[in-house]
Amino acid sequence: MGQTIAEKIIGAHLIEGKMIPGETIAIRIDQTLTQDATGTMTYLQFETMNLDRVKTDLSVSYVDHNTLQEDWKNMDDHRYLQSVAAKYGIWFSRPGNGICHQVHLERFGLPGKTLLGSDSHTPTGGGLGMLAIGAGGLDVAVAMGGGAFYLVMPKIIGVKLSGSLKSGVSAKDIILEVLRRETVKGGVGAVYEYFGSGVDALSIPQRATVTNMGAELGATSSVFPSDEQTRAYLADRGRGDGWIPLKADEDAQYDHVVEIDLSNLTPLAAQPHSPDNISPVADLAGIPVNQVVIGSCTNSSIDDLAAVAEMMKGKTVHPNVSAGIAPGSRATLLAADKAGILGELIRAGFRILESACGPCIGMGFAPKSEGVSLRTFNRNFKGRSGTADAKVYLVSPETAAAAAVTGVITDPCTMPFTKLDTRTFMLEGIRLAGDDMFIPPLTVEEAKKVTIERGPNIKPCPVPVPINDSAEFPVILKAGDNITTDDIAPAGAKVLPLRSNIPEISKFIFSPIDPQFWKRAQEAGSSIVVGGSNYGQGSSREHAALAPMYLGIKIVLTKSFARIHKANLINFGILPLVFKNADDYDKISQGDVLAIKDIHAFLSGADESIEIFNKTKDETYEALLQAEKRDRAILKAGGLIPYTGSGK
Ligand code: MIC
Ligand code: SF4
Repeated sequence: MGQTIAEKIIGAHLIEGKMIPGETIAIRIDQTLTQDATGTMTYLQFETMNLDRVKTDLSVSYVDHNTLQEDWKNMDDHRYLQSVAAKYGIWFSRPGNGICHQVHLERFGLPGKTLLGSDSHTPTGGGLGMLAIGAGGLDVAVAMGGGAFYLVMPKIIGVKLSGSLKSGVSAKDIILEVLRRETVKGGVGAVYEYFGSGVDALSIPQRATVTNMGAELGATSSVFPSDEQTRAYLADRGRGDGWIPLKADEDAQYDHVVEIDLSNLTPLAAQPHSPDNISPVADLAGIPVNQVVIGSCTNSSIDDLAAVAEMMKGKTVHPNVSAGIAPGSRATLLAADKAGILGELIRAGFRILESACGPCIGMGFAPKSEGVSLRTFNRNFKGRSGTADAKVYLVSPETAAAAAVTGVITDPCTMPFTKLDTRTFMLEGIRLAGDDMFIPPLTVEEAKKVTIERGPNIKPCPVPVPINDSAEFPVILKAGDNITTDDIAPAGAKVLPLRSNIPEISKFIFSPIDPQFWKRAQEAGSSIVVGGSNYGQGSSREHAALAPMYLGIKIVLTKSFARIHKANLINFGILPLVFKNADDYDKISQGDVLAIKDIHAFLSGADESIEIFNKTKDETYEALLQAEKRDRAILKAGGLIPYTGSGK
């Protein structure tokens, strides 16, 4: 039987297990990436492995999230990361060099390779035909140490593209259409694989927009073929010799196929507060807009910037709109300068933001109270912008630019513009940027002399305590469906600087949905959190597991989990249980006391389900642990660090 691209890459990297969807497999990782907000914990964990050097082909540490530097904390993190990179043979991308996923695509991505990143948008690399997967920092640390990455063999969903995009419709609208059809839960346990005649004309940055936002489907990854576009892209960046052709076999089997005729697509928007709350832009036309932001790892390429600049030609940002632009990388910024794009945007009234994550993660440029913000980003969870009651719409650069001109949501197809050919400008940007803002790995001898800089913001990573065999726990929170990791461990200018300090960051756990949570957790000692379906969607931040572990949460009982968060819970020894009968969720109230017995035998695989006795309501429920042998053993040991320390 023929194979899909994902199956070919997995097959070539398989270390353990069978490639049967749903079975646990282990794969070899060629490349890793980290960013500063998850990187400090990743490297603190890597340090505990007592290795001299990373064992991957390539590992890169980026600084792009925490760049506000309101005080010494961010910079302490940067210095720690730079010195760790020097010590262990890791490339360091200095702050200002750009957003990790954009820079990795431009500088390091290669078809056929595996990439594991401590950021959920790592699948951006799939635009180049890589199998790029987001994971918790601890999994990335293990991969850097040469360990395999364990995952559930995904099912492969095909996305067949035909036709071509009309002017005013862009790659963002493709992924918004996939989200409309598949939802934020549709991709759990799946890889989306793109094929069909519509693929050929899509540039690598366009493909990367699509694979990046595949994260919002809950997918393990998304991947495009490696073809002539890929070859030309790599050749332009001096990596032509790394090109290999890669496509699915004619008779490859997909779990199901989503068919999209690009010619019929119209501009779309994800309305507040979920990336799958999709509506045609035309239906939203006329809604007053207060803010427009172009950027983030999804839509910050030179072509995105060029489209906006072309649409702004001779026009000024509407007086009611505050507009900003954050180019994806330093090379893009230089190219935008050479092409006159930057000048046009400055003239039109755009505020030029740093080449970093910035407003996407609530680091500045927050909208006004109850403000409507149109962003080319990938997440519009409530409060993520920094303004709790803001209404954030996710749109294409063209839709954002149209609103910047008119001050209201406007279908960009009503404002035709000429597309600028940016290739030569981008080549110039790449040439000018060079590798100046990268620090390459040191030699083994040089690395030995490096002392790691540990400022006061760098606190050790707490180690979990294994769960008792029997226990009683109060339910200290009952949460609903689609709880995001932004709900669990918020980001933003106030909290993000505490990413290297678990005791401090733990004070903010669940604060967006329940400011009293930390106090209750302190009082309870050990406790349970109950949630609905797709619990933990969104970011890969392991702080959403690590800090709850630190606060004594032993079990999270839900209807279902998002992939990365479930893996993070297991890594930090928290039992991710699911209701056998989803209706039992309704029977539990916050404050109920749940008693559980024989947990160790259950973790050893003795029973399929475990009984949970609600002492407050005098009822019994059954819960399942949808985890295989290795994960059960990790949980029994109290987490991946104690498990690995025990010689496994
Ligand atoms: C995000 O987009 O939410 C982040 C910030 O990039 C996260 C990582 C983090 O929380 O540091 C992600 O997507 O994994
Ligand atoms: Fe940065 Fe936003 Fe991309 Fe996350 S989604 S990596 S915060 S730009």
